[in-house]
Amino acid sequence: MKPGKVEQYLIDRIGERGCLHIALLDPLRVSPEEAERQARFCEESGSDAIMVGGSTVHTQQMMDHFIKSVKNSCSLPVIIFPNNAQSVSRFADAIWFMSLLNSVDWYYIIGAQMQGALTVKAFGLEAIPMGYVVFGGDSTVAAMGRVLPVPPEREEVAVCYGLAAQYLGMRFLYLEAGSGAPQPIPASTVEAVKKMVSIPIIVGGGIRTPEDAQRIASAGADIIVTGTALERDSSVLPSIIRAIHKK
Ligand code: 1GP
Repeated sequence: MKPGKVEQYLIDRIGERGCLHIALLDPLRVSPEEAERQARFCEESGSDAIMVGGSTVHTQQMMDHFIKSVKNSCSLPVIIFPNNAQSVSRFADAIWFMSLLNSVDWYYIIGAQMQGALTVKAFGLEAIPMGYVVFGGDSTVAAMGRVLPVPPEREEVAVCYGLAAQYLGMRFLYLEAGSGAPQPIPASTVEAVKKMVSIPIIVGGGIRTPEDAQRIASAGADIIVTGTALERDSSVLPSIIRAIHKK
């Protein structure tokens, strides 16, 4: 499968800008009207794309309505960050076709993907294969996804998952601390994965300051995702983005 338009955009942009920033908007935490405003602000602040999703999204109508609002106000690519087969919307530009690699439940590894695949095909959505690894057990995503948590400091475990994702043909690897995590995953873990794994690395969860973002980017992240920072105090966003893009 050749890279589609959005995947190629991300790859080219990583080459040009260094570490990218993607803003995560959760339809259960932000109203569609607020999302419209936030998406515009993200684009003006220099974000590279928008992700839409959340651990408790439960209807396609919710995603459709929300994504339409985001697209009304911003021209950045919108990528679905699905939590189950109900998250697939025809209005997005692409979907992370992701597997929660450290779940103990078949459903999150391949079940939801199998159930949603025909919808992705029917909508003609660009599917971007991604391996998803959740660190720590104290987060909504860990609880919802029946995760066998990776200890954040155990970089060797993260490396094993990362290499497995790469060898399975996944084209991105997402290292997730969980939305609202007290702190991001350690830079040393990102660095260890970067040394061994050659697919682009996405890091998210608990990144709320330019210092955190800069540390994770310098450790080798190709994309940084922030959600909570935007919800709590959006004025920090431009400085987070400036801290990670190439000067
Ligand atoms: C969650 O990684 C994302 O899936 C973003 O986390 O809300 O902590 O920025 P935050």
